[in-house]
Parts: sequence; C-alpha cells; structure tokens
Amino acid sequence: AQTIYLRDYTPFGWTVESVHLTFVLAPEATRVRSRLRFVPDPKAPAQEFFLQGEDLTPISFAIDGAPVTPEITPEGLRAKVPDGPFTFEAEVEIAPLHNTALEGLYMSRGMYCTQCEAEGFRKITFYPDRPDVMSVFTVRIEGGEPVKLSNGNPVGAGEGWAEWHDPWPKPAYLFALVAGDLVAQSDSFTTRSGREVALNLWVREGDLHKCAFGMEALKSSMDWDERVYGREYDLDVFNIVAVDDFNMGAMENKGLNIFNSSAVLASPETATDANFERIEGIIAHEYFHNWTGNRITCRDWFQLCLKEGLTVFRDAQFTSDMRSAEVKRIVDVIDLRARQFAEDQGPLAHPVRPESFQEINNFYTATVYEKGAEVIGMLKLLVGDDAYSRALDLYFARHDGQACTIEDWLRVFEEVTARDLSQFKLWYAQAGTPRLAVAEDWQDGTYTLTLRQTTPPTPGQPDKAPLVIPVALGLLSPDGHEVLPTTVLELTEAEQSFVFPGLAARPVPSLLRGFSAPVVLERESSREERVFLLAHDTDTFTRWEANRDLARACLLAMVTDGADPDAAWLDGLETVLRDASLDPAYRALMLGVPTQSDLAQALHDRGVTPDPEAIWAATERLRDARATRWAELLPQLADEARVEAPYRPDAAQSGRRSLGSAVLALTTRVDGGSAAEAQYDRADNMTLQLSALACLVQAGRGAEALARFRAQWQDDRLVMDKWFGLQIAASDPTETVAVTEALTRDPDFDWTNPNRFRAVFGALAGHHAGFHRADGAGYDLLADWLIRLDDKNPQTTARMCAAYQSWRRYDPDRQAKMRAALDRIAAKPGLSRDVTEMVTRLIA
Ligand code: BAL
Ligand code: ZN
Repeated sequence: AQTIYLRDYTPFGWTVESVHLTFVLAPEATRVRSRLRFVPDPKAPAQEFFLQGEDLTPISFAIDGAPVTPEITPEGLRAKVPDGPFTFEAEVEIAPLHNTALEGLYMSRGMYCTQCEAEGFRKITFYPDRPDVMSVFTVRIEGGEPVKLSNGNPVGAGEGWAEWHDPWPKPAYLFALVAGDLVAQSDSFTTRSGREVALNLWVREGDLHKCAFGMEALKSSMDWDERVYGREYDLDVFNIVAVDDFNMGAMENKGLNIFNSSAVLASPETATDANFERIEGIIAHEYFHNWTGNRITCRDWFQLCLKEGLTVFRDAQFTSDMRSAEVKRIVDVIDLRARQFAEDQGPLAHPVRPESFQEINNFYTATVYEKGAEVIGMLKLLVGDDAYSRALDLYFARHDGQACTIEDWLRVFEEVTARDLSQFKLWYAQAGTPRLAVAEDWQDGTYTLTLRQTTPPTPGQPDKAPLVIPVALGLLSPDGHEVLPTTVLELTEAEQSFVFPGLAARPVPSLLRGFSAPVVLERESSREERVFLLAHDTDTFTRWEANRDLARACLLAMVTDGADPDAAWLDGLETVLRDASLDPAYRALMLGVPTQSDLAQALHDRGVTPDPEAIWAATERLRDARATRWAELLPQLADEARVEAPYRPDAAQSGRRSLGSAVLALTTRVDGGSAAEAQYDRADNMTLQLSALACLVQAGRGAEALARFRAQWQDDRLVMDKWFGLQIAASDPTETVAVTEALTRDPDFDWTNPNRFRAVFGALAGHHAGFHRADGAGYDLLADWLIRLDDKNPQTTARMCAAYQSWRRYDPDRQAKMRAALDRIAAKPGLSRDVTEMVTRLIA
C-alpha cells in the first residue's frame, strides 16, 4: 500500500465552483449523476486532471456537453481537460445494498445513508475527494422513500423527489444523504440574530419515544455555542438522523448530522446515566463541528486534530458547564490514560499531527482526539482565558470558509499574545507521553522544586526535545492549609528549578493540579504524604489522584508481595466517603480502583512482567477486603445514594446512582446478591436495572435475571447490546472466552452490525484477565473474528486490532501467542488496506 506524507501536500489544480448531484435510488443499482464546474486555480502547480473514485460502475462522461472516455483506474479517473473553466459530467452506478464497509452510500435495515469522512465520497462518484476542495452542493434525490434528506436547506419536493441546496461551501467528506421510512421529533431554535431554525431528529417509528433528550441536548448546545464562543447556526434547518449500522459514534455532515443510534437514542427505561451523558456530549460535539470543522475545515487529513482536538475540547467545556467540571475532568483523565497513554506506550504511538499514513481511517485515535484536546487545554492555560477568547475570535474571523492547518491555528495565538509558540508546537509533532521527574529541596524557609522532563522513544522518533509543559502547583502547609494557591509553572527546559522562599515550614506540594498536562508524574512520594493530600488537598483532581496513587501502590504491593490491603489508605478513604458534603459522584470516583491494564503497565514500568491472573486476584482480594471492612458503612452510603424523585439523567441524580452502583458492587460481596436482586426487581430505569444485573452475574446468580432481561428487551437492539457485553465483562476470567464463544453462536449475534460486534469483542478485549488467558484462547478467538469481519467491514476490524497493542509488555509465552494471532491476521488473503497497516505497525 502507498504511504502518504504530510510533506508532499500540493493543492488541487482547480476550484470547484458548483456541484450538482442527482441520485436515483435503488438498493442494488443506484444511479449517481454529477455535474461539476471546474475553474483552473492559477496558484496551484500544473497537474493532470485526476478525480478519486472507487468501486464505481462508470456509465457515461462528458466535458462541456461532449461525451468523453476518461482513463479509469482502481483509484479514480484521468482525463484531458480544457485549459479554462469547464463542466464535467458523470453518471455512475453503485450498489448501496452490498456496501457492508459502511463507507459511501449504504443501507442500514432498509434505509439509505452515507458516511463520507474521511474518504467515502469517492465511493459515491468521481470527485476531488480531499478536504481542501470546498464547493456549493445542490442535490436531487429520486426514489419512493417518504423521507429524503441532504445537506443545507430544502429547496423543492414533489412525488418521488426532493431537492436540497447547501449555500455554504464544503468539502465532500461533509456530504450526506438519507432516505427512508422515518419519522421526526421536531422542535425549533431561534438564534440570537433571529434566525428560526427547524430542528428534526429522524428515527424509525418505534424509536420516537427515545428522542426527547437528544433534542434538548441539541438546543442546549446551540445556546451554549452562542453564549460561550459567539457562534451561531447558519441554515434554516438542522437535521439529525439515527442509524443502526454505523462505524463511528456520529458524523457532523453540514446540516445533516448522522448518528449511530447508540449515540442519540435514549429513554430512562433503555439507557443508562452514562449513555445519557455520552449522548449529550456527542450531540454537542457534532453540533460544535459546524464551526470547528465545517465552516473552518482541515487542509488535509494530517490536520485532523485541528477540528477534532478543538471540538473535543469544546464539548468537554460544555459538559463541564452542564454537569460537574471536577467530575468531568477526572473522568476524562481516566479515559485519557486508559486509551491515549496506552496508545503512546505501544507500537501504535503517533503524534497528534501524524506525518504519514496509509489509511487515514486508522488515525481517528485517542491521540488525535483526546491528546489533541489536551494540547488545547494547555495552550489555554498558558495564554490565559482572555487571550484564548481573543485568539478564537480571530481564528473564526480570519479563517471562516477556509481549509486550514495547525500553523494557521497557532498563528492566531501568536498574534494575539505576541508569544513564540514554536516550542509549544512540538506537542503536535512529537509522539509519546512525557515523564516528569521531581526533586525537592528545603532550606532556610525556601522550598525548591526541580522538574526534569523526558519523553520515551516512539516508533520513528528515537530522540525527543523538551516540551513546554504547564505544571499547575499548589503548596500546603503541614497543618493542611494552602500556602501557595494554584500557580502555573512553565517548564521549558529538560531540567528546571522553581524556588519558593519565605515559607514557615516545609510544604507539601500538590502537583499537576487539574491534570494541567498529559504527562506521567514520576514522584515516589510517601504514603503519609498521599494520605495527607487525600485528606487536605483543595484541588479536587489532585485529591482524587492521591487516592488513586494510594490504590495503585496498595494493589502493586498485593500483587508482588502478597501484602495486605493498606489500612492507612482505607482509613483515609473512609473519611472521604463519610463526608456528606462531597458530591456523591466524586465519592463514587474515589471508590474506583485503577484498571487491571493500568496495573499491568505500572508493573511493566517497574521492570516486572505483569501476570494478569495475579492482578485479577489482587483486585478481587482488595474488593472483598473493602466490602468486609465497610460492611457497616455501605448501608449508610446506599441510603445517601437513593433517589426518590422521578428519574432524570442530570448530574445530581446520576451522581447519586453512580455512588449507589459502586456501593451495590461491594455489598454484593457480603450479602451474596440479595440487595442486587431487590434492586433488579424494583428498578424502573436502565441504570439501576443494569448495575443490579452486573452484580448478580458477578455473584454467580445471574442466570434467571439474564433470561428475564432478554425476554423484556428482545426487540431493543441497543439494550440487547448491553445484554451481550455485560455477560462477558462480568464473567470470571476462567469463563470469559467460553462465554464470548457461546454468545457468538447466539441467533441475535448479528456480527455485521458494528455495535453488536463491539459489544461482544470490545468486552472480551476489555476483560484484562479473561482476554490474556495463559493458553491464548482469548487472542485466538478475537483473531478468528477479525479475520472474518475484515471482508465485510475493514474500518471496524482495523480499530479492534488495537486490542493487541500492549502485546510486548507480557511474558514471552503470551507475547508469542499474541504475535501468532497477529501473524495469522496478516496472512489472510485479500486483507484490507486498513488492517494491513494496523497489523504491520503492531508487529514492527
Ligand atoms: N468527524 C468524525 C466524527 C467526529 O469526530 O465527530
Ligand atoms: Zn469530531
């Protein structure tokens, strides 16, 4: 496969003044007629005329009305074209029904829909399918489907046809078309300049009762973007469509967002609190793309973080405002460490702005998205809120309607602040998670903190330069008072000291407050100091972090030395749990322990080969010990967590339920499942029903409840995804593979549906001890199914290959077994480009 490099960027030789598309829909033979007006771009280098196109059956072509016969290759077409402006017309045929890759125009349970990002439009018609070619689209759809949608505003409709016009120039990846038998939940929003926007959430008839929350989230997002970023919506209609078969969470097509049904449909009975929060965040994310992504897009796919990092940052701000900023930050850091740090630590490590790729679909990663957002958070912290706002205003004013680069983005900050951001820019170019070593000195009332940064080598980047790292610091006196409020230190050298004179006593540092930079802090502080911070830190993040460090140290000692659970830590934690002034959601997070994969990495970092079974056993032992130790406390917490009011998925209620779930999991260890059974029986919402079911399955008393659950939810695909995933996630590691295998034989295991496939195999890969079973059965089962899925859906297959990314941290036997599984995937005849690239990187 061909490798594409950032350094090779060349502009397209023409601008596309207008695009007219006509679709005559038929499942196996859709006709697509295009009329494209090309005008030579005098600024672009001379080049042959080449349009991308894949898997298209050509019917006819014309230039300025005269038939032509272009040269067709597997990647597109080449033609001789006039020197001046010209009109290019093409008619092609495609078969949406047979498009199982879910890229381009495809069918999902009888409904037509599209996914064009990143390079799906070339599977619809011949086109300069690159994000820097922006044009104005007019689309006519012909077919018997009652609802026919495309981007922009509706401009006409009649029996069997509908026309749409999008006045905003856009790249082809933002094109969308939907046609089917759909109904809408409708509402409206008036923008602050008075534009009336019709809002529709389109679903299948039976799903109409699951739309209310998504619609409210959309209106909140529109309002928030006006208030916080000054961004208004710019069309007369905003459509969202729910689709059952979808590779991603959702897609920000201009005026016609297409959503994986799991990312938009929710009712209290069928969706958990976590589902509601995720839906609110994704609706906001896709809506916010209208400005950060659509009005200002990316010059090329290397700049993906330009829109994704910024939009993730914006949706995190939104969630923080709508819910609890403290809780959101902790949840995001847990996620960042689990997914992005893991990526950085393995063979898939890549910079936030990669410099080469074979298949861009493989770079929709935690590094581009979440680390991309962290980089923006650091930038905001360094320049301050006010400069950030002014830089964003300049960015929108200067670049509206353009396809931009990271250089354009950083330049607005440089101009507004007069700061040189060339060193900061390394965050975009250098892969890997920096490590911060900390040394301290205390003399004559002066405290000196010395920070030393190193970034480990990553594929293709053996040597790293020092980065600009904002380190938010607070200092506490030994009696627990804050003697230095949060102060941002700017670390720019490999090693740098910061001096704090005039202190009465040696302070305790509270470092990396709010997780001010995506780094690993290497500071072996004493248990006493961590317990002190757990009790006294005024920063909610570092207070939580002290607890997490204690939990990790305790578990590592349990794994390596068979130690008993750390009583001093558990005492400190108990005080926090008993503090009714603390948000229940925060206390629930305090009850969390590091994941087993996190512990495996921590052992690996300390030069110990992780043993998944020993890690599992220690985690179980700790949970049992906590349950016994807190047998008196748990009923009290359960009372505090109880919600009497009617269900609402807001922060206050869901925080209580998350504490309740954590308490129920511990309670089940002492009562064998009686409380869980009672909760299951009276649950009137999915959050309570599912947490009770998980406890029952874990306690080995789940059979009857699982059968009842299935009977109740047989016809709800999203709930059945939970039924599949939960049985694997809650299984004993000796059973995980067998449970997974049995579920793949279930008649409802529709493995070509990405949600169902991920429910099952995502749960297998996420069960650390179950997946890493010593005999390699977990590795083999996943490989069998990835080999099978690749023929249907390369994109989803490739993403799931990341399950093997930490293969080198285990013992030689497990390494060999994972390597063999990867080799077997690599050897599959006709392996897709997506998976070939992933496996090659994994075994390099
Ligand atoms: N642009 C792909 C889906 C998303 O990030 O919104
Ligand atoms: Zn996005």
